[in-house]
Amino acid sequence: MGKPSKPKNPIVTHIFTADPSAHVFEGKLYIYPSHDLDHDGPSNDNGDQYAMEDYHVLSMDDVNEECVDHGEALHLRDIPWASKQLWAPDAAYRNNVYYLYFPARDKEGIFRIGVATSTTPEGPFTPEENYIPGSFSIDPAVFVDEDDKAYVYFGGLWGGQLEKWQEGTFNSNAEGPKLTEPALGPRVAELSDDMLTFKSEPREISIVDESGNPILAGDEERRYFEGPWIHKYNDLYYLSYSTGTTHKIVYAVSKDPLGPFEFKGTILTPVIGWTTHHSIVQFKEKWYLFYHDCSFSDGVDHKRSVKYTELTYNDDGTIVTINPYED
Ligand code: FUB
Repeated sequence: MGKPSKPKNPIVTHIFTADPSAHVFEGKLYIYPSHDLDHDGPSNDNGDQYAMEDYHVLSMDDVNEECVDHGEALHLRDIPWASKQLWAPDAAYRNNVYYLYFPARDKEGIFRIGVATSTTPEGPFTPEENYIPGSFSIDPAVFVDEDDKAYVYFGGLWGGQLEKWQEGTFNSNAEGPKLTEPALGPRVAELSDDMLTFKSEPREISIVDESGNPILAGDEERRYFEGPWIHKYNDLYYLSYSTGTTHKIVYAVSKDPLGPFEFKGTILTPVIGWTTHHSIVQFKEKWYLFYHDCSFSDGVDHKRSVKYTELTYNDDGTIVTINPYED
């Protein structure tokens, strides 16, 4: 297998975009990113600097073609339950409806996951009155399997509040596990047929090493931090995610969408900026990695830009590691 092709420049430069979820709808590439804004307040581990207020949907007829901004698809002011911080979204298509899933803080400052619907992939999207009952934390990623079952994966540490939900209810004082204990995993829930609620309580995904032992909380090169994504390749489920403090996109593989997932390696080495967030999509026989970095804002962490590059597999199904700044 050859090396992946060179990374592209930001797909748009008239706005800052981050957290891209890419999908093929109606034969085109649609990208559902966060819309990064200027921010005067503090930057901290709580993520207060990520104070996004709306979503724009982007599309490309083909790779290397112009990226179209379809304008505002959903605004904070129109979401009855949300108070601030529209973070990383995802989209899905089922029942002839397009669904936009998004995290935001509710009126009590607790991150929840909402859903909005549209008849077209570019929106505008109409939000449900309330967040998805039983939802919490951030970074929803929706996967519709070949048997038509739909799952939402989600969760993020620190500002994403996943540590606060270890007992099943929100505990503002809760901290993460000890470094020698199993790391927290992302959560997964099957979605109801109308895609608007969870069919069952979210469960934790286990990520293990090659011997079947859980990845530990102190193993920051491999442990789950935020930004889950699921794709299927050769009948295996690939769970990829950000390691947060070590700034990598890594992946683990399973025969079952509910896991356990066995850790495999690194997809993307650290980008310019603290956060790293991605999606993986197949388009016209090739696979692509969509991601963001802060090169266009000269390293301002909360002003990110979406890019993409080709992603390739080795014959054994492992993914060729991408260094986005190497030819
Ligand atoms: O964009 C805000 C947050 O930063 C996302 O939800 C995380 O995945 C990280 O990219």
